Amino acid sequence: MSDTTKQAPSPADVASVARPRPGAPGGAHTAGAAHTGTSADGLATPSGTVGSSGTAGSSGTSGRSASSSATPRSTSRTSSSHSTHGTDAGVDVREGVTGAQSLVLALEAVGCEVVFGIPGGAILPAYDPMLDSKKVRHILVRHEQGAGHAAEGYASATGKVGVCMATSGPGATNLVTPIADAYMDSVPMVAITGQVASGAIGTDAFQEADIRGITMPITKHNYLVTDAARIPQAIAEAFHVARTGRPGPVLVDISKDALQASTTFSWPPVFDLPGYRPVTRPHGKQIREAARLMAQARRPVLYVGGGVVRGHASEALRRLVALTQIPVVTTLMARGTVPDSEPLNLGMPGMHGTVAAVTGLQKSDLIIALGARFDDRVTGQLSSFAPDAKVIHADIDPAEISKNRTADVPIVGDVLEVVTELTDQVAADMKAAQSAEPQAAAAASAASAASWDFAEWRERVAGWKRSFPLGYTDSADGTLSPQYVIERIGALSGPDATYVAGVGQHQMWAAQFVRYERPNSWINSGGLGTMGFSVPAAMGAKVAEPERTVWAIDGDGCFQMTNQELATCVINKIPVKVAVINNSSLGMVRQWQTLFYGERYSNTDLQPTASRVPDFVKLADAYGCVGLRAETPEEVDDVIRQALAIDDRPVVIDFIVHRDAMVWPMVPAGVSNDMIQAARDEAPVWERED
Ligand SMILES: Cc1ncc(C[n+]2csc(CCOP(=O)(O)OP(=O)(O)O)c2C)c(N)n1
Repeated sequence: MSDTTKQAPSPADVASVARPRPGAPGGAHTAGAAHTGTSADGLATPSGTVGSSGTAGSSGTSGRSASSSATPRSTSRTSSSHSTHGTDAGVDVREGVTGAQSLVLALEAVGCEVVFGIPGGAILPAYDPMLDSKKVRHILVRHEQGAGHAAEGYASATGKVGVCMATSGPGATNLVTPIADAYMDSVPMVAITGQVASGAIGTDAFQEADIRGITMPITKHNYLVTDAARIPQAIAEAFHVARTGRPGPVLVDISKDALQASTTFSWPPVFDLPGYRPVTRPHGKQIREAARLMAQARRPVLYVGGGVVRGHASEALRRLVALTQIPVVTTLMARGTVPDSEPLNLGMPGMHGTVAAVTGLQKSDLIIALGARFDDRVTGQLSSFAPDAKVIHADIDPAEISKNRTADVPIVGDVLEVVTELTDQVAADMKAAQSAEPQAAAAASAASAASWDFAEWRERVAGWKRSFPLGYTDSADGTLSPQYVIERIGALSGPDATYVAGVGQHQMWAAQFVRYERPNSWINSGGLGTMGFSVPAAMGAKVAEPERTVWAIDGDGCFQMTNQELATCVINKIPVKVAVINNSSLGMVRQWQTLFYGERYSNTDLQPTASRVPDFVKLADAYGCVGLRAETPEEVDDVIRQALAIDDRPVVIDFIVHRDAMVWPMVPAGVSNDMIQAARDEAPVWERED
């Protein structure tokens, strides 16, 4: 390949913008908080640092040159080489460090506690100083995909930024799947990759891959750093961007020569994110309009998505539900944000949602969408989705609003602020309606048709909940039902545990049959649907919250994609519990073959039922885990209890379940949600309820 087909980036290319999500650096913004003073990250933002260092103006384009932006304070803090200066102003300057040392210092400074990764040639310089860090723990995984999912699990359990690290070329490309996964599910993550030396970029050098180019469509923002002096800034910005606005993955690719070069570490660095101002404050007029529509509605439904979990708005949402008494559905990503014990919770909408949730949305006259994106798995055929409903749509990402379904009241803002302000507004409106003179109230009420009385609608929805509860039939031959296994895991482990699923039938049953009572207790790959997610993500969740019981509920297909991370768990004393729902097949695909391909099972049998290749109990044993097996309903509680009692190493339970169980209810892909089937050949008879 000729040199002309690939361009080596100039130093000025450093820190430039990839394909930002609206709301991300360089994206379109209409309003929002400017970076002033110290941000919630504890990082000084441009106006703060520029002002204090007296280098005003260096945060703009001139900040792209190393001399002006990366060492803004070194002149006034210069001392002997290799020296450290902690100052009363909180400025930390260290001279004579390598770029790699600067990277580790920056990770420490942003509060990074753990990095999941694997070394290799290009990133090797960074691994040396990592050895000496007292603050950053590195966990050596077995596959970079595991590092990425572990970072996601860590982030999803806590809301903190998860960090993964890999070398150039194949190390970096192995991170592509978790980066895409984090992008789809808005997981705050920073991926750090080594790159070949800057002079070799574009020459097809050994282990060269343009990871920045590859990940452009699947990162919120990304960097190629070829100048050691820019490393702290790139790390600080990456963490800030990953966790603010709509969270997401940020890639920092650092060339080997930048890691090896001598530089000055200076903290806090100057930010250079001129276009990045996520709108967090919702517009008061829109909030008032939303409250007005809610008051006038007769059949409203709160449609709650993963944004509410990521936005730490669960508590606030519970107050809104309590005040308005509006029925609520929580998407796959939002399970737990409203407790399952809440009578108004109708469960999950969508392809495998509950009849009450799917029908509640379908028959509603007002949908209040909070941090949800009208995903095709929720809407089914979009043109026939909730035909009578007006829509209030609140999201931090303006690009989501009216993307799939037109919003009557669009609200851009941080979901916590939106929900809090909406609750206040509704409370004020209710109070005003109550305290008004009876005559005036009657007139006002007649004029606006406001009532806040949804009792009739609640009764109707409750009827669907009663008539079509989630359920399953036991297998005719007495073999184990997967739903029963999952139900028992949830019942015996309780709501304090964290449940992490793979992708497939077991994922849907885990969403349906575990009772979730708290946000972040349910972690899964919703948007991308990534097989192999659960074991490494559970590992990350357990590292984040070592005191919690963490279950990976996995399929036998998914488990075989990433179970090598059990070695990581054993060696690093991360005692996760793995329930393999072993139906000896790629169950979800098989279900579609049963329903839509005339029971022709092309390439979905992972093994003949009795063959046990591999034997998961022996595999667990080989990794140093405890391996258990259950094949009958009578054995289930016993193995779960044994697993719960073991806390010094991972446990793997091989649950041999029957392979013909199917996930119900189901709305077949691409059809109206009116076509929901509660079970095979069993569609609800709507006329009766209507
Ligand atoms: C990486 C990846 N490859 C393929 C798929 C397509 N797919 C979705 S579910 C599924 C079967 C999963 O089988 P298993 O893990 O055994 O779970 P089960 O459905 O049997 O519970 C497949 C192949 C996917 N989602 N991800």
